Amino acid sequence: MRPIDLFGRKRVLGLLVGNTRALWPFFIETLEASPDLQRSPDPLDTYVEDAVRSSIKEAGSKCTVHFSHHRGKSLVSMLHLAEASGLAQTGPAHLAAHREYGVWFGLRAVLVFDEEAPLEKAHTPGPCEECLAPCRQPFEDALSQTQPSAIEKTWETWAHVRDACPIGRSYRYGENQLRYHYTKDRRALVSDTPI
Ligand code: B12
Repeated sequence: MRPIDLFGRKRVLGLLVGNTRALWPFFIETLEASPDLQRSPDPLDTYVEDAVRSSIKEAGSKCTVHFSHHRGKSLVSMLHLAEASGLAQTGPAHLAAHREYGVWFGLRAVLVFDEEAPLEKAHTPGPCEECLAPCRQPFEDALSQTQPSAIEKTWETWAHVRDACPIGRSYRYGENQLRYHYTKDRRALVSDTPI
């Protein structure tokens, strides 16, 4: 892990990219039409990279990108970024909670532009501030049943952690999106029932 390159500036403009369940139908439609994407080891990560890179080209200004699924030296903590930007608060279950979407969103990338940015941050209280943390026990239960490297074997206990959050329940992922995120099971790369 190394610091984000600020292009020699004190502060720069950053854009945090994430998604809710709304991503899934667009992703599946593109996947069905693209044999290249179907051959990718992780079609969702590839789809995200393609979409983000093509939007950077359109933006025209100098920009670097860090993807949340890239590890090693280019790893960026999306939870820290979400909290630092005021987008969300990291709760007791180590998930970023948003005031509307709860924990039902993913964080995909951060774009860093060679542009000056004002130092502004939302000062509204985080959604976990007044919460009695019903996610805490399911998180501990899931943790006690799991080897961190094998989350897919007990994925439903991890889904219960998200289900315990009282915010954003209407944004819960559909069954295939949910299964794919936790297990990477390619049989789940199909449509969910429409929203
Ligand atoms: C590695 C990783 C994991 C590891 C964590 C193991 C570990 N020792 O860190 C494992 C495989 C267990 C994991 C599981 C899951 N993850 Co994860 N994970 C990451 C990843 C790629 C890097 C995290 C990291 O190392 N950060 C660097 C450290 C220094 O900083 P940090 O982020 O603040 O570290 C926090 C976490 O690592 C956590 N943590 C530390 N130890 C452990 C151990 C366990 C078992 C868990 C669950 C968490 C955890 O606590 C730290 C402080 O908050 C991030 C993406 C990213 N680039 O940030 C996604 C990310 C954090 N994960 C995410 C998700 C959704 C999950 C899962 C729900 C599965 C899934 N993909 O759908 C599960 C269950 C998590 C839960 N809390 O319920 C989302 C969170 C979205 C949100 N709204 O909060 C992220 C941002 C990826 C994304 N595309 O959106 N994850």
